[in-house]
Amino acid sequence: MGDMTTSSPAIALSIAGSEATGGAGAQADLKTFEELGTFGIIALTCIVSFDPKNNWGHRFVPVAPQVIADQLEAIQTAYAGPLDTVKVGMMGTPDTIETVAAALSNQEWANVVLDPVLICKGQEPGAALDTDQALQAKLLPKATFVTPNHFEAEVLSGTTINSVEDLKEAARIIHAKSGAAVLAKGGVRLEGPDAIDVFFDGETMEVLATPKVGEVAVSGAGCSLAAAVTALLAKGHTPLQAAVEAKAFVTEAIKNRVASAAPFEAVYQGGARA
Ligand code: PXL
Repeated sequence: MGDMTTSSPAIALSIAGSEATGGAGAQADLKTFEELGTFGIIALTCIVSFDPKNNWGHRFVPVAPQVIADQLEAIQTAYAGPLDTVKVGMMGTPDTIETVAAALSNQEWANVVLDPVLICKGQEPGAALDTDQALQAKLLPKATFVTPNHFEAEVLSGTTINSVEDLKEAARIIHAKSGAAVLAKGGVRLEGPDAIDVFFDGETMEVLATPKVGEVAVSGAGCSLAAAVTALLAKGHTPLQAAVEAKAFVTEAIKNRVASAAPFEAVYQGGARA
């Protein structure tokens, strides 16, 4: 047993998939956790490898449910007490969602940040629909903070989003469904000079606007934003403070993105430091 001192970093856990090129997923989470001064931990749910021979489609391999349960058993036992903040990223299958929901129920959490990664290219449409439904039924109710992108906000709210007013309405609906603080991301999908995200926690409605860095989406921006929120919540920020600072962190990561032969450039989490 190590000596616990007050200078121990806050612990941030991500339950997420590997994205091999390092732009998104667990890699983005761990790098973000480290940059923001937390002790990062991963329980891996799946491995995604883009296929350059097939238009960079997703090759998707789930981790066996027992192996996911084993990872979470090790993590939750090792850090019982200080571990109270978790990010839930790509699940990929209904079985994974079942396993993760059961592990989450084994302890109390101060913060459960759900990045509701919905249909992933390369999956069977039927399987993806099951996964979306399981996510909404089993994980959304456990979330204290949810970070849907434009598409996910449309699916979760059942609305079409073409304006900031639409995004606010979607955030209201998703909050009413989940009880969670909502950071709904317009990103580059809403017209205009700014990348607009909307924060709503049931009381405060804040429109967060930053000049767009470009008009193209960058790989890992969503994962890194949710991971930054997670790290900042673990360090004791309020949900709104976490949202504001996370957006600034990701803006720098986008400005300092890494070129790649894949269709999307990758955010660089060290950008805020550079
Ligand atoms: O950006 C969503 C995402 C999350 N997690 C993993 C991914 C992706 C998208 O490719 O591969 C593992």
